[in-house]
Amino acid sequence: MPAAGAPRDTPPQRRIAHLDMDAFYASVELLRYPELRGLPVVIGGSRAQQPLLLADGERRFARLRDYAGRGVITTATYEARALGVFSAMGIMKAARLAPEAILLPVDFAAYRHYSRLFKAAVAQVAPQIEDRGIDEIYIDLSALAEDTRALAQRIKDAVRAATGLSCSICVAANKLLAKIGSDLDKPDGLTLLNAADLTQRIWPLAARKINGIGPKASARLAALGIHCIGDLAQADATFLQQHFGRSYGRWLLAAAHGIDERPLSTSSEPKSISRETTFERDLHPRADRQTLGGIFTALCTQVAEDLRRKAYQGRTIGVKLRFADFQTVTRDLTLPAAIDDAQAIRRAAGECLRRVPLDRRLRLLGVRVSALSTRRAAADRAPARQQELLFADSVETPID
Ligand code: TTP
Ligand code: MG
Ligand code: MG
Repeated sequence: MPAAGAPRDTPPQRRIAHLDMDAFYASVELLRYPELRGLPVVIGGSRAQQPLLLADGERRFARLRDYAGRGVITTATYEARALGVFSAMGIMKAARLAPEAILLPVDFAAYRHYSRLFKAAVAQVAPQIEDRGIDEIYIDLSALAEDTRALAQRIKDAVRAATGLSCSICVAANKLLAKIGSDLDKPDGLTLLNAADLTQRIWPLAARKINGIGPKASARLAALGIHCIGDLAQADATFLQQHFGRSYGRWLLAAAHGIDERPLSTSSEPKSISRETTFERDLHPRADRQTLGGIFTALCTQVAEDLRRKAYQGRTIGVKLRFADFQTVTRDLTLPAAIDDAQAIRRAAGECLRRVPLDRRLRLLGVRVSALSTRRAAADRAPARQQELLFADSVETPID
């Protein structure tokens, strides 16, 4: 306790930005085909939907109404969204809503190129960046002196100058609020959130707007009469923990109050490599044993592939389980030497799994490899003594 009258040791307010590109894949395509600006355009086709260059120099574009297949939309321009077409919708379904909309094939190489360009442009203005995927980043602006709005505008201008694309940015006290905020004034948004905005702008939003409340959690909240973030903020802590498990319940309440102390993870070196999947329906360890086994093996294989592609090996292998009641449990074990092959990962992860009482339905399963080293460094070390296993149990803290 500080002595009476002594200054309190409160940490300085942080300024965290979240930046997300607007209709990213579609916007990159419009750079190539500017004649499509203002039209409903959907990205999700394959080679068959490649525009044809006609003899007179005009291009002929595929239309949604001509599509047959099982493809899914990656994204759509805001004009197409106005017709009810969204990411993850089947293209055939979209064709019923917007038959005249233009359909273009995906070109990941182009999107990766523009992703690198916009991140490099931001780094010129504000170097403290956490990469969150192809079209979004967090930026820590705390150390910069400039006025917040001016800085955010300068970042947006830098992105546009480097790429010709627009983005939406929000500056708030932490990642959780900045992430919600960057969506509030899309497209081309510049949003500043202060303490007063929590009740004014955040509490009226649906609970699922919080990154970490997925469709199932939000359905479960709704069944309990909790619809918006404000409802969640006013819910009883014990009640939430009863229904969602101790750690997720606690996290839900803190999130609704806009509390999030997570620092940015600015290093490009990964601390761990993991894969997890939420099942279509909750699976029972006995009744669905085979299905679960298949998923488990597939996760291990994917993690092994990720490790190899990135030239990493890891010593600590872990599993994550979330039960139907949202209780989340992790188990891990540390091997004497780093591994990267699917079978060895499967064996170690299976070892972890045996330490969890599997008596209830599961909604999520994950496999994680940490204590990473690069493959060259790992090869220099002594061979493995597989029987030496160090165990560590923990209940996980959600969530990203
Ligand atoms: P988002 O940032 O979610 O969406 P967006 O950039 O297209 O649109 P917004 O203006 O709302 O941010 O996703 C970035 C890209 O990721 C998106 O352009 C395409 C791809 N994507 C998929 O492939 N499938 C999906 O379900 C989603 C949501 C995105
Ligand atoms: Mg986006
Ligand atoms: Mg995004």
